Amino acid sequence: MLTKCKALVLVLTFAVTCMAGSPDVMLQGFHWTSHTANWWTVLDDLSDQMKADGYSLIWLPPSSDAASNEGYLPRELQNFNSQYGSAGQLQDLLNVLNGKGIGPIADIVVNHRVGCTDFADFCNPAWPTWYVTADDEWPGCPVGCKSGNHDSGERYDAARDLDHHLPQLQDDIVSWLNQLKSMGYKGWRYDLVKGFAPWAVQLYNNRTGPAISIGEFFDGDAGAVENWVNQAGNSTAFDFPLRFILIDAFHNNNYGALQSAGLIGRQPAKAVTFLENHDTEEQRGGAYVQSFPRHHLEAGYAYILTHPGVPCVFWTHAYPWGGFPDVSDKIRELIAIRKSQGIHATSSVSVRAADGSKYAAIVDGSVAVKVGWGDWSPSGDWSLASSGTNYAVWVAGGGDGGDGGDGGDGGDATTTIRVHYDTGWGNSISVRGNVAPLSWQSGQAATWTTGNVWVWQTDAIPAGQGFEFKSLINDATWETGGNHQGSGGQTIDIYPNF
Ligand SMILES: [Ca+2]
Ligand SMILES: [Ca+2]
Repeated sequence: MLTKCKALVLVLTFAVTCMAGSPDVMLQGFHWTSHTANWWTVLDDLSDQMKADGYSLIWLPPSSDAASNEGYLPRELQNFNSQYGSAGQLQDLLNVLNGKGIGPIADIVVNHRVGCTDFADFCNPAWPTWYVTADDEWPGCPVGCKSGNHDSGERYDAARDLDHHLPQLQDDIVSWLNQLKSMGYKGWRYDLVKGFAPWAVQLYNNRTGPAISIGEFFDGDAGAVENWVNQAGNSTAFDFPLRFILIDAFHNNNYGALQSAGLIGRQPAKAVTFLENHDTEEQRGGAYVQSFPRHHLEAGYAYILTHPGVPCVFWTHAYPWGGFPDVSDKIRELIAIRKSQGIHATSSVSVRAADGSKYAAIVDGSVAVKVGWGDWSPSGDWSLASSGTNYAVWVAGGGDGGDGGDGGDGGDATTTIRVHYDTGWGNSISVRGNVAPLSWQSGQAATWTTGNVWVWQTDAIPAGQGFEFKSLINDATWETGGNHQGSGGQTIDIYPNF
């Protein structure tokens, strides 16, 4: 695929410097119940690890006083004591993050606000009631209490919608944003941008110059998200469409849909990709949408961390918490590959396969990625750099067969296959595959462990050696679907169907 940048070079006769896209990798620095911890201190303690892991941006939860624990019903905007910690702890954290080169992004909730003791008695800063839109649901509002203007976007019933048409309100929001900047925030994540007009985001960005702006336009329609990005003009948006396409592709073997998918398939420079956030994660129990399937997280991250856009890793995936699956080592491997190969927000993608079993692409000529259970590998001089459940990633050059990306050198390594399946009492799981000691003719017995996880291990597969395998019940009933792919020295979790 010819990138726009390359096309320009071909057309123009004078020298053109192609601007690389953002090299940033972003961390969502919280989950839904982070407020139950002393969160600013938790982040402070992990900041060295975040830097080592390669994050250059971190999105923090709303840091002003609010009527809800999570911060999304803002009350006293200029009071920075919140459920996440004190104003002093927040300032310490912002200083530490900036000192380590990790840019803090503030969660900007300006569609709505609540009063200090009632519906609209706004304090700190004190705002008049006529900042509230004419069509807000505020009950018992006396005549003339609200603005004469209707909402510039959708109405939100849990708080008072603000009238962004008013120059006075615009000035007050800009003052608050500049206060956040003076504290050390570097960028804005705008909450609920369907709730007010995109020209307001454009205006606030023009007047405050954030290093990055991201809109939460919660919609699976790539055309609708692109339309918002075009109207705002100076903001990126979360790539919700890509998230939904990835889930569909993995669930329904619809890997063809991963070609030019989502906002990154249209305007990669304006897309922030992600798999999960505080609204979609498992502990929300499907409050808005289904959570990303656990057993597809590795492949999902393999896709977004090798593809254009600015990838945003969800907290619980980067730093395991609460018994949710630990994919943190794979994420570290994939970020390291992205950085070592210089993949950025506008890297060019050359799709090499997209069918019912796999999607494969070469990015910037230096990283090859395959997701799905079908076979594929790049031809030529490539080294396997990372692999796991239904994915593999190679880097160009050094074609020695790869080392599995985990420092293996072909020497001793323990390969572990973990089969997650409840066979029922009296039955067992075995594994067959194409590399000794596995074979396709007879199975190796796996051992039952707590949680109905059947484990098989060997030290006999050289580190980095690729292989395929499947699981069976009672060494007789094969799991459905294609072969799994593994690499010597890995721990591989599978969730078979029979
Ligand atoms: Ca409202
Ligand atoms: Ca609104």
